[in-house]
Amino acid sequence: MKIGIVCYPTFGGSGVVATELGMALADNGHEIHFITYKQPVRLDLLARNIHFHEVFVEEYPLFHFQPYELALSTKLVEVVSSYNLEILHVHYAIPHAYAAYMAKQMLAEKGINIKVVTTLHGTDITLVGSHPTYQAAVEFSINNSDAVTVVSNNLKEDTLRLFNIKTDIEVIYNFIDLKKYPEIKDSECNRSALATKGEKIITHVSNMREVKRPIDVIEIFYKIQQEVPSKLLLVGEGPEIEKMEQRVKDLGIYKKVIFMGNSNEVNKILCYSDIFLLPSETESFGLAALEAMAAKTAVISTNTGGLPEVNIDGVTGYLSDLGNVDEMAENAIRLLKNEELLDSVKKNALEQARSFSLEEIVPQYETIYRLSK
Ligand code: GMT
Repeated sequence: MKIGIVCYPTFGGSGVVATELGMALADNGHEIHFITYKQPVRLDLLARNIHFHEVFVEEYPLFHFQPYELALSTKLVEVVSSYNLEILHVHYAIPHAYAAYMAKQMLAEKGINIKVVTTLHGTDITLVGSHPTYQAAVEFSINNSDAVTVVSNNLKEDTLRLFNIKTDIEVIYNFIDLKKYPEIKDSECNRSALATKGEKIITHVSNMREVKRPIDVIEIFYKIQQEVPSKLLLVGEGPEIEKMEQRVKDLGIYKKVIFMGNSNEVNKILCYSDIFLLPSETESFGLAALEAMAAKTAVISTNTGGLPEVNIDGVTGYLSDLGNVDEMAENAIRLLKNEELLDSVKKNALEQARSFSLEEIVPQYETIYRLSK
């Protein structure tokens, strides 16, 4: 099939899922066209069947806000008609589903029928999409998609609760390419570059926005390092970074915390890790937790949103109420002090990650495309 994929190209779960999906589909022989304002960070442009079309927004002094969705829908019309695309798969409702709907209407006038598949990722529903500023447009674009998918049962419930939905919604979980997580752990994973032999490594990966509660990460680690010699690896950049640095200084743990910035080699960084912290306020799925589990890492997270569908309490890690940093630290310390328990939880985490493998999940999207044609 010839499929257009629209996503955010930056670091962040929805863009990562869209990019990994596109590459997997290209590998399966589909012709994939990414249409977005910048090359997606994890995209391998040299791979077979992959094309990239950049959306330019013309600047004009009258515009206080640049009309990105107008430029995007125009580009969609151009790419769909030039390359005879059959499906447009848009990730993240705002503004992608709306732009795709407009493109569909414009193409219909030219006698071209394009099917629009919308995947909702979380904050496009929970934090942003349901805000009165956007709600009507988001609801309209969901109801007018040819197929709609969400990344967890919890997100489906949220979508049905927050919007008046008149269409079917299918749950297709986030997935992981386990081939990118070989046994780095035991072979080339050079922990000594980051920590001494006796130190444990705690990791957090996110775009350091408030919703991820990155200050809770620091508070949890502060308690952990009082009991267990350890280092904290922070991967990602975002608006909370300065506050985090300040908190780290205030607590006097600057030497134990490594700010690594953005990385598209998260799989390699995770190989160092014993425990992954994800104390998010909400998380439709928690792709970062799944990536950690694929790297055989125990997960300490909140029990919000779709996280309990991924991280199984007492099996692959532990779940706690939002903001309960004491309990999250206690759970981490218990694990870190008991090698046998830590090892079995890490193994369970990897086992759980296998049920979200690319091979398991990608065919579910292919079925959706076939049914919508
Ligand atoms: O969580 C983020 O900061 C990024 C965000 C996005 O849309 O890029 O991630 C959302 O989509 C991911 C992929 O489907 C999910 O795994 C994340 O849980 C979800 N984030 C939230 O719901 C906060």
